[in-house]
Amino acid sequence: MRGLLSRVIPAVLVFTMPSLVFAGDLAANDYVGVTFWIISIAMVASTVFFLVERDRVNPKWKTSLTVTALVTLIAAVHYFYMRDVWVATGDSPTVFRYIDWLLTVPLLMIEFYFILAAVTAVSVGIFWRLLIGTLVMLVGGYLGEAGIISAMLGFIIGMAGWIYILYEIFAGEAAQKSESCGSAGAQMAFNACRTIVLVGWAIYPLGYLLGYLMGAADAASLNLVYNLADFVNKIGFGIFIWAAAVTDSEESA
Ligand SMILES: *C/C=C(C)/C=C/C=C(C)/C=C/C1=C(C)CCCC1(C)C
Repeated sequence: MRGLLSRVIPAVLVFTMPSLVFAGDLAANDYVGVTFWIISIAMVASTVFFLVERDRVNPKWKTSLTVTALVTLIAAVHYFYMRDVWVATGDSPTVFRYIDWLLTVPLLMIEFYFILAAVTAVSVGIFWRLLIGTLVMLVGGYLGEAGIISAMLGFIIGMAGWIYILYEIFAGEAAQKSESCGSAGAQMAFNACRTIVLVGWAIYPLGYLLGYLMGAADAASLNLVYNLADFVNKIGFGIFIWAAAVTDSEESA
């Protein structure tokens, strides 16, 4: 039954999702529109991949892969909508982008908690601190991008939230738990994911800085940067977790 479900659900996703929204008229020279398209499809494909691969790993890793699949599923749906906004208007789909981030970034953060919880005893404090850091980062960024507060103030608040997250995973309780957990697989996933949060996530504030604070990037460049960043930070992030889950499951088999 469960094996069947894990095949039926992805199949339903693949066939229904593209029809969720009306595909606008994509111009051949609209490169940003093309990246919106490619990434929507990549998100659907990754969702199927993570759900099917879930069958292969040790039970303690299944939740991590489920969450990874949810991240790419939520992003896939938003990408279909964002692509249509972009193709139809040429404007940044800021609201859809932030709704997507508001849902997916906390899920990505929860992964750190699940990775550790799979192999050792962890306090829920880690979960709450990462969640709060995420909310501060995103709310600050949104208020700045939407022009509700100054772009500079939004940037400062957003940076403060991100730095707080980095502290937790590089030096705080989460980092200490990872060092002492005694599982090579979990440490591999933890270290890969926190490198993504440091390096991959840096692309977003950079885009914001160039676009809103220096006026050096137009809407097209900003969206291109955000799109490529999402590809690395959602799909790449998931691939690292998947690799750690498979390696660890084979070692303990
Ligand atoms: C899947 C989507 C992800 C991983 C989105 C991540 C977004 C960020 C790390 C955004 C960070 C920002 C700052 C650190 C300061 C300026 C405002 C933001 C929101 C662009």
